[in-house]
Amino acid sequence: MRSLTLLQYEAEQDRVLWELNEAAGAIAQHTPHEQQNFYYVTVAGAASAFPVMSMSPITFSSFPFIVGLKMSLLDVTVFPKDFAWGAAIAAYQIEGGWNMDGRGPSIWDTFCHAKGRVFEDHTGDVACNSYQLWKEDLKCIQQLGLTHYRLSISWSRLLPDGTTNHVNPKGVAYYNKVIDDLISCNVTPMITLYHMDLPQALQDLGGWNWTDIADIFESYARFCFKTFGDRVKLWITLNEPYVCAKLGHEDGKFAPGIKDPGISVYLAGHNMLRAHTKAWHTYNDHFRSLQGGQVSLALNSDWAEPLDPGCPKDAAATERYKAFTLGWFAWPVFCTGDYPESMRFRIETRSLDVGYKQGLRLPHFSKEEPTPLGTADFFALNYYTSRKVKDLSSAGKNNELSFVGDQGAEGVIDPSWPICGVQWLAVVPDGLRKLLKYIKDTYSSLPIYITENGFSKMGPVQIEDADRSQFYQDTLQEVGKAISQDGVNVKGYFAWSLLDNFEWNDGFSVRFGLFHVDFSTPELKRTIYRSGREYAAVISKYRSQTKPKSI
Ligand code: GBH
Repeated sequence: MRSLTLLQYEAEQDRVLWELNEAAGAIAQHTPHEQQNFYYVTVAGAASAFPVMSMSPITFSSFPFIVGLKMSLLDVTVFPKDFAWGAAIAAYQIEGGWNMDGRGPSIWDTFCHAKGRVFEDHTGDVACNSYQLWKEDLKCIQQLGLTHYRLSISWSRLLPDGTTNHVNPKGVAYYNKVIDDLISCNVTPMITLYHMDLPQALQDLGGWNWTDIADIFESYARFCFKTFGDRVKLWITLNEPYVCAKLGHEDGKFAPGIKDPGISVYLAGHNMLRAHTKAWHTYNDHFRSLQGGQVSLALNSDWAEPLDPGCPKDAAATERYKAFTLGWFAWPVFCTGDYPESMRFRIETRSLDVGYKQGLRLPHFSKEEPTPLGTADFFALNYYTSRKVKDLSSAGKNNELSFVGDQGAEGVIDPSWPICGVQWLAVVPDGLRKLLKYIKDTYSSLPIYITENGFSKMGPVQIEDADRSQFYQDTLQEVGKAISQDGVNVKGYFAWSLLDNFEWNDGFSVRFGLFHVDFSTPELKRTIYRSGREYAAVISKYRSQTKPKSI
């Protein structure tokens, strides 16, 4: 028998694993966890035992379960006592049941069914079939030991034509069941009202380009607060208005597939902010005192730095890049009640350049309506990647209108950053730490929830996804540093995603899950990846280190 220090373990992992394998039971002392579903492996020199996901004592055959060792280097004690350990999904990406039990169509049904828009014409018709397999998802949630689960409601499952004139009781029943099951398993739900899937009936009336959409969204939100708010205390009105506006109304890559460069993008974004603002005020005025919950909107942002740090033009471009992405929505809500000045200035100047009437493209917030300022009870951030920014301000001056032209900046990937799966996803965990600090310094001292963060894979499936496991370890370490060294009030972390799912225009070719889903068979079997096991080990370690001492 031989004892190992943690450092030796790190250095010699492969051989050590083999030795452990040979000597199982000798150097690995296992003691049952109180919940009877973990065993601990003790390695000499380590601060504590490592939880191992195993239902039985560690033996030769259970050896592959020993995966908690690497992640255990993470100092979980820096995460605050009530930290939210979550995973996130969105309705259209997992539910399927697109026409079951009275669900109305959404813009993503229309977009996918139109063909030629999504990788190999994949659709979310079935996806993970979570509409029928919710119990399977619940098992996954429990296996990870999540404290929080972020889901979105399919607006058209609840209200098939988007309005409260017609409520679908089966939709209400489905979400009631999900919420009740989560709560009875001690998992706190966080609910997103809108994650890219507008009811098609509302798109037919003009969608996000239509002024009245804000009031219609408000009544949908009110309905949800009234129906589910006795149990749901964390609400996100809109997920990533930037993506919905830009990819849906400028590039046409996402539903509703509108390509109207330089115009609709700002109008759609504006109506989303109006919709969010109305929903937040409704909660604040009519539900907060009774229900005591919190409401925000989830903003996506890259971390951005100048391509050439010595070049003032790149530095200015970086500020514009930030203003046109995070600032576009964060400035009105957290700073002034209006868009960033630099954004307004660029858009108006460019409008003049091309002979477009000033003040028409980026709308103004009306004095008759409630202000967006102050309409968030926490900061919800989706972070995936970083960019180096180069100046484009003089390019295409007299060309036609476009968002990127207005922005006058281009984000590029640093060649030293690894790419995981999809091309846009350069892995830059320390960008998250920098962004968290930037948000605290620039926007708000409110608590921050990281509502999405993840790592994608393409190609042959690897259940032993060591690269993704490493990514989560590195990222959580950066979050830990943001908390302990930069003093950022991070309240929670939601991994994207619980399951492999329908990855929008990439269909099922891109996998983000902590659980693999076998889309080739109707059972859609879920299998935990190594990254899922390691995430579970972190959560378990956190729970065991932060629980009150029993004596
Ligand atoms: C999130 O958006 C979404 O909220 C979530 O639903 C999604 O599954 C997850 O990301 C993973 O993609 O095709 O080159 O024009 C993150 C923001 C928006 C970043 C789409 C990448 C595509 C870039 N993403 N964007 S491109």
